[in-house]
Amino acid sequence: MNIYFCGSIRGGRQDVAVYQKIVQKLQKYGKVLTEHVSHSDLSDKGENTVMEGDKAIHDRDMKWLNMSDVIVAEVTQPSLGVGYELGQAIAMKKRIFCLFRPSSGRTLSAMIRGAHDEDLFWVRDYSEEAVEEVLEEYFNKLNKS
Ligand code: 6K6
Repeated sequence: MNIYFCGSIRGGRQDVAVYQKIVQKLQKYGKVLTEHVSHSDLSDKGENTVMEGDKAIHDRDMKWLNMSDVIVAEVTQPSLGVGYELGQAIAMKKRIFCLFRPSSGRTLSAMIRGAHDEDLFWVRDYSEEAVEEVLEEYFNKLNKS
């Protein structure tokens, strides 16, 4: 199974430790195409990245999004890029699981929370301690359907 993980980069890297936990767990279920999003040496400025250019990043990520079977997005830290990826993934009729931590004190965008539909697009509130359990529950359901 190809899994596309979305998390904030230029939107801010405050949650990178949570992204790492999520990606580690996702690797038990399939190939995570966007593992780099969880790398702690990737800053919001991209100082430690190969200078590939924004067009190359966009085009490669859209190709991976197309190839993916499921998209998991950590949406607590607002990110234009993650919002864009989710919109594209909806248009591609992909299966999407969004994770939001209410303990952040933020309120999730209505355009994400309001897109929940019990079918392809799921939004789940969670706490960092429960992240593995929440992912397990999602993938168990997915494998049964
Ligand atoms: C340049 C500057 C900082 O990081 C870089 C390298 N850039 C990216 N590499 C790979 N994927 C990217 C990069 N920038 C954004 N993305 C994609 O958009 C990822 O798949 C993330 O899920 C999402 C993050 O968007 P922003 O708007 O927070 O950057």
